[in-house]
Amino acid sequence: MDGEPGGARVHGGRYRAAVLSSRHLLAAAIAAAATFALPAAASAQIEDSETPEVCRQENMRCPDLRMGAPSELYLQRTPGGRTLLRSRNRLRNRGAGPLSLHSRRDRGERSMRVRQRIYRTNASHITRFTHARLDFWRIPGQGGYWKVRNPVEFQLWTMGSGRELVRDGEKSRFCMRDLVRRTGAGPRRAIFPACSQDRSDRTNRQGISVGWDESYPAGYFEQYVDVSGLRGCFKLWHVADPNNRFFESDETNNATGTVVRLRNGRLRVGRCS
Ligand SMILES: [Ca+2]
Ligand SMILES: [Ca+2]
Repeated sequence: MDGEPGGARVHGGRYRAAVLSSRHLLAAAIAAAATFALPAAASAQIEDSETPEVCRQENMRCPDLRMGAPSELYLQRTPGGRTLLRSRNRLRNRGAGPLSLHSRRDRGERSMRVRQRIYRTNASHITRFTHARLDFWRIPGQGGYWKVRNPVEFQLWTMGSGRELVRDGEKSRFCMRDLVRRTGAGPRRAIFPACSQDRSDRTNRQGISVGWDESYPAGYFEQYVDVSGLRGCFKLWHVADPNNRFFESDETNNATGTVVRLRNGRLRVGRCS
């Protein structure tokens, strides 16, 4: 299901280059070819799609984030007349090491700075600064949680050669945690449990172990793309680490999409005919 929003290969840098270009009305250029002249800001990010140096070393065990296909899709009508396309996300770590995030904030700071711990094969580790942030995010009826800013993005694209980004999803904060064990490659028990709800925390540890998934159901707070007024065929993409904040062994496999058709207030999933 891994695919290609924007006409370029979908992943870290090229994927984001496609998004950038779309937002800067260069979608036509993207549709023309996967290799094309990009504005400087976008071309600089293409290099991000390469495996980072630290993860190319044989003795390093980097995580590899991937997305399961968007699932449990349905349309919700709001009392205000909006139409929301809801879906479950599944963020997976299928790398050789955990996504291990250690965060800290100084007194007076509202958000935490995130560092990524990367393990060696001999179980020692190094620590890398990231540009990720942790925010205390309030969920109606549940209180707040410390969550990562933009580790996943939902995006709706048109189909075909002139494909364009149409809408972004609403949800922007996700808790990184071991929710479901999917393969036997990692630990049997969750290493990263539920995220802290203590706003006074100055430090935080969260992540996803090898072989485990983080997931939120389709009905969760902000778990939608607003599709009001849209009609036709689209592809809903779930993208892991869209801004490439985290070091991974493979930066080229972070997006997975599902085809949807919107017509007369109805949703068809999986095909457009
Ligand atoms: Ca990846
Ligand atoms: Ca990454």
